Amino acid sequence: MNPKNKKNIVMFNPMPVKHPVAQINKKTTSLQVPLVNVPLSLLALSRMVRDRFDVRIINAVVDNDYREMVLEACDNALCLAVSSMTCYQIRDGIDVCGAVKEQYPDLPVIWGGYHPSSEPGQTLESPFVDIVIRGQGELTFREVVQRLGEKGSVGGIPGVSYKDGSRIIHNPDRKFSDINDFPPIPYDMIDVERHVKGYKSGSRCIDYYLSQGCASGCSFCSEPVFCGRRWSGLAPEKAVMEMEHLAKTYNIDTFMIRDSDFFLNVKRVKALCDILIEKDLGIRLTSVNARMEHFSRIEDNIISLCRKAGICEVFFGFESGLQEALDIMNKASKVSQIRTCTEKCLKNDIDIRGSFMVGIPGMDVKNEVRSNFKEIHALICAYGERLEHLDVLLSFFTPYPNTPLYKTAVECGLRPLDTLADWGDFDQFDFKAPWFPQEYFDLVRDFRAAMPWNSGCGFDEWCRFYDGVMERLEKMNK
Ligand code: B12
Ligand code: SF4
Repeated sequence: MNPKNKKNIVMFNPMPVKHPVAQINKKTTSLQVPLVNVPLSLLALSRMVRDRFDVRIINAVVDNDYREMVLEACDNALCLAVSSMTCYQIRDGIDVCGAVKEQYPDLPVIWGGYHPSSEPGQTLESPFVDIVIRGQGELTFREVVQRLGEKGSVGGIPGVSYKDGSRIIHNPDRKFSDINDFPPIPYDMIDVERHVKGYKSGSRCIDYYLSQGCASGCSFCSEPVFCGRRWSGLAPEKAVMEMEHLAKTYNIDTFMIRDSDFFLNVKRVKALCDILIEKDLGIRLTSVNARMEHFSRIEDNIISLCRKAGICEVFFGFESGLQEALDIMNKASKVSQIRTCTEKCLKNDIDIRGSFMVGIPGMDVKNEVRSNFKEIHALICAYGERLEHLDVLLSFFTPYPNTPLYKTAVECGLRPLDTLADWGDFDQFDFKAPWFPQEYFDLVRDFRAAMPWNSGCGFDEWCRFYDGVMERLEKMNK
């Protein structure tokens, strides 16, 4: 027991990507996502329990010897709490929890986050997981650790799934809470300096979020499964106060915004911008997520206000240049809105990060690939010589658990992923769907590697490549 007689809680954020470059690269490029991430999920939970427990946060992306650190921290701890998306985090989480269970067989291991929330039963079938907390974690986690501290059962706590002998019990869901009811994210619980990254013109950028959830229902996305299309946003005054505190305390010039739908409430966005402009903090907000269907309808005076307030980059999930694919994805968007959003951003000097994906089940592959290439090329032409203001991510469709498109993917020939370990070993970077022919797969990878952000080429060189790749595409079999 530690000197203050508080029990320890150990929290672990496993490595999201296997790629070794992730551990050393602090710069953001379109191929390497910014991996020096603030463990926001764990901090959000820690704020609810730090008054009663000693919390130790171990983040694989900054703690090189994280496995040993977790094992050491678990000695005499109350529980180990692990966060996981559907990606390599599962594999890494399983490996570390396996080692923990070998050394401390009776230590309760709790998993939460997008993957366990989407597949609680399957997650609990793993011998290394005892409790799953589904959805928003703050209140549920606080209740669970309190019960564990009293050596009680987690039976009846809303939002919890758990093992009772060989049975898996799912308690009822918990209501989605207003995030204004929680204390601020406690950045003081981590070494912030190790989580600061360079991003575009900002040299001191950290992750931050000011809303949780999403009201949309895209059929490939985990968000609707996770939050049931609910959304909650921090009051503008609170958000600005927090960002001001962080900017001043840690000398931060850029906030990478991790919301799923920042613009959902335009009135709130306007109020936020008004306060930011009035305070003149000299900070930038980047990677600010917007739905293209919505953004294309936002009035220009609001967008220009956003720019004045420091919003200098918007992240759009454009997803596809093929209308049929957008419809199957339930994006509620039109392909033409990609261009409307681009024009609005160009006019207001706002950079774009845009993501596209190919390989949606049920599409005519040639048509899908062609439409995506064309739209990406149109974006590149719109920026021309100013390509440092644009960043395009092109990926292959990846099925996520319990989403409608996962079911379609299985109907189209995907081998079902039946265990937690199956998902951990599933390739999120370059998933090659059985319905996506190899020659198209290779072509898309060539296209992606040649994009200016990945190859370093200039606009003219890109245009020559584009003409060649389109010729290659047209010669390919249907
Ligand atoms: C930051 C981020 C990342 C970071 C890493 C984050 C990390 N944990 O290490 C990076 C950039 C590395 C990343 C990578 C990926 N990401 Co990401 N990412 C996000 C993002 C934008 C914010 C996450 C966040 O911090 N939110 C704030 C915190 C407070 O919320 P939270 O994480 O949901 O945590 C709450 C609950 O989930 C729960 N909880 C979470 N963990 C735990 C643990 C325990 C023990 C408990 C009790 C509760 C609990 O309680 C928390 C408080 O309420 C989300 C979208 C979003 N808005 O959430 C996508 C999101 C999580 N990512 C997603 C995906 C798919 C990925 C990738 C797998 C693929 C991709 N397209 O990029 C890759 C991983 C592989 C790769 N290619 O690198 C999906 C998840 C889908 C899924 N089924 O897992 C999301 C939801 C985006 C989306 N809508 O598709 N991501
Ligand atoms: S893709 Fe984006 S808009 Fe659609 S449900 Fe997911 S987070 Fe929401």
